[in-house]
Amino acid sequence: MSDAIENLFHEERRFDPPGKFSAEANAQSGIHEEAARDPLAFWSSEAEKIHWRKPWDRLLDSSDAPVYRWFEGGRLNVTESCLDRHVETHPDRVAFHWEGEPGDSLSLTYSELLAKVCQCAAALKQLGIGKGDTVAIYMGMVPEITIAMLACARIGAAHSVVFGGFSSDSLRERLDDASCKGVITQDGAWRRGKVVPLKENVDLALEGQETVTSVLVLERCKNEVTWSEGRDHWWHDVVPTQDDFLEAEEMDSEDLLFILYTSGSTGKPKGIVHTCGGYLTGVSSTFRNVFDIKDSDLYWCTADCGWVTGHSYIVYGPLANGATSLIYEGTPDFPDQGRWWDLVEKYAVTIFYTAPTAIRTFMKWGEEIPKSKDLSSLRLLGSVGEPINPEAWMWYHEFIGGERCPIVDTWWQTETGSIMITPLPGVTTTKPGSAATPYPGIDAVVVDDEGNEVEPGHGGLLVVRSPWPSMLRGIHGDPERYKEVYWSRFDGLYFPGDGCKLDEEGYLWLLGRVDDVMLVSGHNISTTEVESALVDHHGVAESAVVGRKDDTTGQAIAAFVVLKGGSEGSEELIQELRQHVAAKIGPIAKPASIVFTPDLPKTRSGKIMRRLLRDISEKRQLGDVTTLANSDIVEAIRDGATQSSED
Ligand code: 7RM
Repeated sequence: MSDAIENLFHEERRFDPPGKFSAEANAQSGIHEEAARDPLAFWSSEAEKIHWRKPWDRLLDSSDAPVYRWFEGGRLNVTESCLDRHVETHPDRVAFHWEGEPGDSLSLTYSELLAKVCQCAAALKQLGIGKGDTVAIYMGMVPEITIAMLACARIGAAHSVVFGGFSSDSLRERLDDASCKGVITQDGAWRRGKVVPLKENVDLALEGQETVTSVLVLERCKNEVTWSEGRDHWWHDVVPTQDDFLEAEEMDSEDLLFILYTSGSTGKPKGIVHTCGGYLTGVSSTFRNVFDIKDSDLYWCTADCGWVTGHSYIVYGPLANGATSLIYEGTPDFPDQGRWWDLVEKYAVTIFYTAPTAIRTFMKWGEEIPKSKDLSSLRLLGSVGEPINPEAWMWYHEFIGGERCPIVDTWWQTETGSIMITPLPGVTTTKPGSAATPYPGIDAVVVDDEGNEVEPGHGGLLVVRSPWPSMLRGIHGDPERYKEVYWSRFDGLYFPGDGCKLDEEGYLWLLGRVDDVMLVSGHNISTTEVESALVDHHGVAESAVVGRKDDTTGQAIAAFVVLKGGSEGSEELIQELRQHVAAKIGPIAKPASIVFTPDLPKTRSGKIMRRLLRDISEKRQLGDVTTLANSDIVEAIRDGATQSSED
């Protein structure tokens, strides 16, 4: 049976970049072609835009493939590119405007940020942490999370940021796996006006834990904490007292910069390893070209530093380019559903980067909310994390972008380190729902089961044929798993695990994880396409579909649907939605069952957990759901699913 995905999806709309945008854009037409003629020359010239203490001797070493080494012999400290060089040229430019959930705020210039990073770095050294050690960072979105990450980088310690929404068990697993020596945390973090007890979770995670010797604790919520003398240190006691300059540790290009865990759908989390020179080259290049950053811009990425998007496009990419960014601590609905748009208005945000799940949530809340705010400062919008369905793309374009902002739908992974497939604003004509083409210097194609390139108009598997600077260097402590997961499907090709369609014009349409693809009566159908068709219906806000076992068709399509404005579903609506899908993509894609639900189970970074919905649909015992952002929804969906299959 062929794994190639049926070609069901058609999208005719297209948007040319506005002429003025193109004329002034950082990336000019011809950039793809030029990079394709000599990718290594392209990466070499991109690498020259970061600061090296000593240039590399060798651009790329493939002798140990699939572990590739970039800029071998090069020496640098990434914080000098992100901080020191900007302090020399524009010390008073703001690096971050930060707004707390309760409404407090703070701005840090590049020179202030460098000073704070140096002080935190010196404090870490005083606590016995240095080059080669790993430090876990378990915090909310306070300015100090970026300071902590950069402080580690300053002294050559690797950071392992663990999302502040994770449990003490998840933290413990990650502390053990990377043999962390220190933890940086807070007393508590604000979330919808409530305190998340981070320090308490750290205490639990450290019971009987053997490698951590120091814990640095920022006071944020002033909630009560217990204290372990000798191990625990208040940030305000040991950081501000330090010198405001500390010489950066000189690192090799291939020295470890950070480990970041991705949970994946099965098994133990994978500690994805990134190194200094290649990673910074990738994020700095893509940030400049994809987000078209200018001195006059105010950039806001709504991600959390606990995810790779926060690492690459809140911290390292923007700072390497001397950008001014906004960081917001809280949730979009606190104190009300207009908070994000209030922030855009207040800070006159020009470039805005968020996830499809957020866009669909705002669609559900209604366009009246953004319509009542002044969003005219915006000039460029971005999307990341999941396929963005054309309906959400159009809503984003119309109600957030005021029909004037290019949208960059950026496909990439924790493993790829930086953006891989994306339009370049000012260069690329966009089509709603397509991430367009590979970034310059990236050799990504769609192949069939045998690894042969598919013809235009066909679906298959996305692969990357050549190494790129910001690629992962491995899975921490498990070189075999690295080869097995990413390199065993096709010899010599990096396999990200995503399905993809190549259209007649060479545009790529990401179709979701290959594990999620459904097989209905011998047809491979992508979840993304059916979900897209459902959301295209005027009453539908969000949907998730999965294949559940079926005696006749192999798998049957089970759909879960969230309606707009909290409406209730009906039998008529179920029939209407099935017809709608049939009309949009064909009768084969008609869901066998549709369950209405107030919400969908999502990971904390907003990706739909289809595996869980499959378990529900096939009436399996559910495993641990505590890593879900909204675990309470599971019961509600299960009740609905049971009812509908009994009907
Ligand atoms: C950045 C990030 C990676 C997975 C990836 C895809 C999915 C991400 C898009 C997308 C379609 C996009 N890192 N994905 N971006 N799918 N279009 N623009 O999300 O490691 O957490 O996830 O996310 O399946 O493999 S991640």
